[in-house]
Amino acid sequence: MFGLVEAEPYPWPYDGGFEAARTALICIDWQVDFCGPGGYVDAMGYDLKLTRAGLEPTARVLEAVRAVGMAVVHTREGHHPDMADCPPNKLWRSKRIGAGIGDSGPCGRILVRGEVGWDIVPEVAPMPGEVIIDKPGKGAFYATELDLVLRSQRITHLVFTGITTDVCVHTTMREANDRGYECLLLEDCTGATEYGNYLAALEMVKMQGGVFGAVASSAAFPAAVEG
Ligand code: C5J
Repeated sequence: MFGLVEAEPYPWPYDGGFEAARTALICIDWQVDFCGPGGYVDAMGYDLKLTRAGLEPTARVLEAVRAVGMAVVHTREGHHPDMADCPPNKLWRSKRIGAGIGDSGPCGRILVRGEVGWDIVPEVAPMPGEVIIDKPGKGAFYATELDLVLRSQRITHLVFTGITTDVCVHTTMREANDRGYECLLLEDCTGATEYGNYLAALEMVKMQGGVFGAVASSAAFPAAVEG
C-alpha cells in the first residue's frame, strides 16, 4: 500500500492510500498527430511545444510505475481507413479548418489507424504486454473495452497523463469519475493546444472539492510510489 499523494484539492486518494495492483496509469493519445511535427495538431497551426511539454515527466512516471508493476494503459484516437466510425460532424469540422481527418499529410492520413501520425511517440511508447485502447472519440470509455479491462483487473484508481488536457484527457477523466474510479491528473504530464485552456482544465478538475478528482505534480507521484 502506498501513502497519500500531495495533491489539490485533497491528498489523493480519498481512501487513504493506493495499491499498485488496483491502480493504472492511463496515458492518453501521446500520438504523433497530437504532438509530432507534421501531425494533426501541427496541421491546425498550434504550437507543438505545448503538447510536447509533458513528454519528459511522463517518461519518468512510466519508469517508476513499471518498476512497481502497476498497470499501464495507452490510448490512441483514430478512425478506420474507410472512415466508417467517423461521425460526419467531426469530419466536417476538421475539413472546415483545413486539417481534414482522413486527408493525406506528411505523417500519412490524419487520425487514421495504422498511419505514422496515429502512432504513439517513442518517448512514451508502450512496452510489450501493456494495454492499448483504440478509440474513435474523445473519451476512452466510449465505444471501447476500457471499462471491462479495468474492472477485470479489479482496478479502482486511475492516474492520468496525456494530451490534450481539455479534450481527450478531460473527457476520459469525467467518464472515469462517473464510473466510480478515483482519479488523479499529473499536471506536468499533460498539455493543451492553448495554454489558457490547460490552466482552466486543471481548475475544472479541482473545483467543487475535486469534482472530477485531484491534481498533483509528477514529482509528488513517484515519491508516493517509491516511498
Ligand atoms: C483532440 C485529443 N484534441 N487527444 N484530441 O482532438 O485531445
